[in-house]
Amino acid sequence: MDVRVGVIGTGIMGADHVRTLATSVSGARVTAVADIDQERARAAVAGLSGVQVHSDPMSVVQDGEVDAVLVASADSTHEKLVLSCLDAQKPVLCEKPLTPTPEGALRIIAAETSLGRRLVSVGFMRRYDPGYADVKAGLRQGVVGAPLMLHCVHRNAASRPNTPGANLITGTAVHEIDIARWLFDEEIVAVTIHRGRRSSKVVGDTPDPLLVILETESGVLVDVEVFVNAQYGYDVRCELVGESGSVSLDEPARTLLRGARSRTTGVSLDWRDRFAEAYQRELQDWVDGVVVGEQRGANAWDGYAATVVAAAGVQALKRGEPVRVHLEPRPDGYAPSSGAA
Ligand code: ISE
Repeated sequence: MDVRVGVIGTGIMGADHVRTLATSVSGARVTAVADIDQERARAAVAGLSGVQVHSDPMSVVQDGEVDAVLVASADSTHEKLVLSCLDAQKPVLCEKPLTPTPEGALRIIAAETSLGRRLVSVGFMRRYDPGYADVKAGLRQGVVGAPLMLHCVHRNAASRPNTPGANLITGTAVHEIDIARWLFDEEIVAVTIHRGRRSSKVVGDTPDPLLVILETESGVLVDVEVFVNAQYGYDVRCELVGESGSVSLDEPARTLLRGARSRTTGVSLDWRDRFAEAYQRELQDWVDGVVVGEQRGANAWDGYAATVVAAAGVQALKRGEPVRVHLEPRPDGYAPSSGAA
């Protein structure tokens, strides 16, 4: 019996998830979708049969033909939807961020804890990227020795005009926040943000680029260049420096073109293209977990911790000084940093 999946939100990510579930994930079937934009919802499931198209997201949660829910709607809707999935005792994979505020994530953790079952997964897909998995494996095997620094680059081609600076942290750098926690199995204790000269290509007043510096419990330093109007494409880099070597993400495999006295290779268009394999592996693992009744991937605690660090980053950007991170005590049953690899 296939896992019957309901997808809430059929924007860029929701539509991509519907396509991945339908074409590249075994043991799953999309049986319902919801979006306030009905035309968009219908377009997302065009060519699929037996899919109910709802306008109310709650109808997906309550749909008897839905075993598990994927939330890919606006960030502000996540808390209510995840809480109703818990209420209905249905496994839920929520796109990042779990909630816009730490308080919302704590309410989800409280509900899940009182239920006594782990049903919430958070869509930090980079944990499933083969490159990041290799970096983690290299670290675990001691290939580079004790970790000292992580240098990261996170570039997008263009942001919407007037994207608030906070979004560069809560929506973009949040991926490196999660990756740093996951790689080192440690919490982040402080955040500093530097804003330098603004790119003249930015439309509006977005402070872009930013340099984000994270510090982990044991003192590993993580620097992240966040540049969301880099023009030329989507580019994610990461180098882990240890006491006896370094391990980096390689450029994703692409063709190499020789011509006109040059050697050129393509650059990804956006994150769906760069992390297509990670999204596929994430969804497959989630579905496999649903079949055996296990929560897989980043959990609600990971979602909470990333949101707290991002909120500290937003404060650091405002104040122009380092901000300490304060996490509530971790309830039993949440591994420090769970997930693939
Ligand atoms: C987007 O929401 C993502 O999650 C992408 O991975 C990230 O690169 C982008 O900056 C975000 O806006």
